[in-house]
Amino acid sequence: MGIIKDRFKEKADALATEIKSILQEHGNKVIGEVQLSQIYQGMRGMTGLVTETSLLDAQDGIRFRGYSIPELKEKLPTAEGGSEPLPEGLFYLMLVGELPSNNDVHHLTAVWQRRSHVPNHVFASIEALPIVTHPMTQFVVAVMALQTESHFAKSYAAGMNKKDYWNPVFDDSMDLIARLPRIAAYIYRRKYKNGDHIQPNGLLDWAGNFAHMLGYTDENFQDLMRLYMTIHADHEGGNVSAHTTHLVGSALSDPYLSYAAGMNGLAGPLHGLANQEVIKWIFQMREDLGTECPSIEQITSYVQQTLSEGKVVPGYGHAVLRKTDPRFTAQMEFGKKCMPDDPLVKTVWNVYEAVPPVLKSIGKIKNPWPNVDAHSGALLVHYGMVEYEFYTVLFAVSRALGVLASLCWDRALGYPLERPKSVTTEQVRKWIKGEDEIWGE
Ligand code: NMX
Ligand code: MLT
Repeated sequence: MGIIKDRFKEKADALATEIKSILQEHGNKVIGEVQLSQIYQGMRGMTGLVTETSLLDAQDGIRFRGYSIPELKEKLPTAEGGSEPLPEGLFYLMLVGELPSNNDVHHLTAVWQRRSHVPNHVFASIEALPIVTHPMTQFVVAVMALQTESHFAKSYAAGMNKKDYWNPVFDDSMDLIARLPRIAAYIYRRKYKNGDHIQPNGLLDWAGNFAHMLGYTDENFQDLMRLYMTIHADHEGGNVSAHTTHLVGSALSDPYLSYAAGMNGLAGPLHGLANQEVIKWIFQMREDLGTECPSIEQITSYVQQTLSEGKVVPGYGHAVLRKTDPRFTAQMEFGKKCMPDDPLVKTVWNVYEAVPPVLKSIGKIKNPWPNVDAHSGALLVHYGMVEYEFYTVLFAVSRALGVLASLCWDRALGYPLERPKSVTTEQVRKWIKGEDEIWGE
C-alpha cells in the first residue's frame, strides 16, 4: 500500500501548495452570480464545490481526470480474458490523477484482497434485521456496524495533528472499499438465496470476486460487474451521494460515517434507487399491457399514463446532463455485444425511442434523455439477477470508489467544515422591499 499512499501524498502536497497560491492571487475573483430562484430550486447551476476526481459536462457527460468512458475502456487495464476496464484502475486514476500501469492495478487488487476481512459483528448486525428490510437499509446498517474499525476515529480520539488527518482517512477508505463486496454479497445471499453464502475467491479481481460471491459464474457477468463498478463510481461532486459524503466528512466524521450518510442519499428514488424503479416500472408495464415486448406506440401511451398519474418516468432526466448519458451508451454497447436479442434489453431500447419525444413535448423537463439507471437493470436480469431491490447496493459499492477517493483529497487538502448560509422567506420578503440585505460574510 505504501507506494500508492506515497504517490497520493506527493500529488496532494503539490496541489495544496498550488491551491494556496491560486487563492492568494485570485481568491477575490467572482466566479458567478446567484439568483433568488436558485436557492429555492436545489441550487441548480450554482458552482459551490471543488472535487478533483471527475468533472461532468452537460453535453459530453462524465470525464474522470479528463478521460471519457470510451477512453477509459481503451486505456485502463482489463482482467485476463476480460474486455472491460478494471475498477481498480479507475480508482487509481481518481486517487493519484494518472493512468495506472498493470502493476499498479494488480497491486491494488492484492491490497483490497488482503484488507477484505469483515468482522463477525457486522454480519450479526445484518442478521438482526428482519429479512424484509430493504437491501440498501441492510447495507448502510452494515457499514455503520463496521465503523468500529475506523483508524481515523481512533486516532482522532487519541489526539492527532490536523496535518495527519489524511493518513487514517486513506487507510479507512482502502479498508472500506476492500470490504464492501463481501458485505453486499452477504446481504444478497441472505435475502434471496436462503443464506447460502459463497466464500471469496482470492485469485479474482475486486469486481470479479464480487460477481463470484454474488453467485454468478458466467464470465460475461464478471465483465459486466467490472464495467458497472467503473461507470457508476463517480459523477463529480454535486450529486447527492458525493455531496453528502463530502459534507459529513467535513465535520471530521470518519469515512464509515461519511460514506454511510452518502449512501442514505443514494437510496432515494430520484438518485440511485432509480435503477430499481426502472425495472419495476418496465415489469409493471409488461404486465399491464400483457406483452413481453411492448411496441413503441404502446410504450408511448404507457409513459403518458405514468405522467398523468403525477409520477416521474424513472431513468430519464438529469440535473446537469442535457444529452444521453454516456454511461447509458456504454451499457447499450455491452448489451449489443453480449445479448442483442434479449427481450427486456430490447424493451429498454424501445423505451429509449419512445420516452424522449413525450418528455420533450411537456416543455418543462430540461433533459428528456436517459441516465445511467435506464439501462443497468435489464443487463442484470439477463444474467438472472431479477431481484431489483438489490440494484442500488451495486451502485453503492461502485460509488464508494469515487466518494472515498474524494474524501482522501478533502482531508489531504485540509478542506474546512462545509457550512453555507441559509435565509428565511421572511428575510427574502424584506430584501425584495429593500428593508434587509442578503449576503454572506
Ligand atoms: N419524469 C417526469 N417528470 C420529470 C422527469 C421525468 N423523468 N424529469 C424531470 N421531470 C420534471 C421534474 O419533476 C420537474 O417537475 P416540477 O416542475 O413539476 O417539479 C420538472 O420536470 C423540471 O425538472 P428538471 O429541471 O428537468 O429536473 P431536475 O434537475 O429538477 O431533476 C431528476 C432531475 C433526475 C431528479 C429528474 O429528472 C427525475 O426525477 N428523473 C427521474 C428519476 C431518475 O431517473 N433519477 C436518477 C438520476 C440519476 N441517478 O442515478 O442519480
Ligand atoms: C449520479 O451518478 O450521481 C447521478 O447521475 C446523479 C447526479 O449526477 O446528479
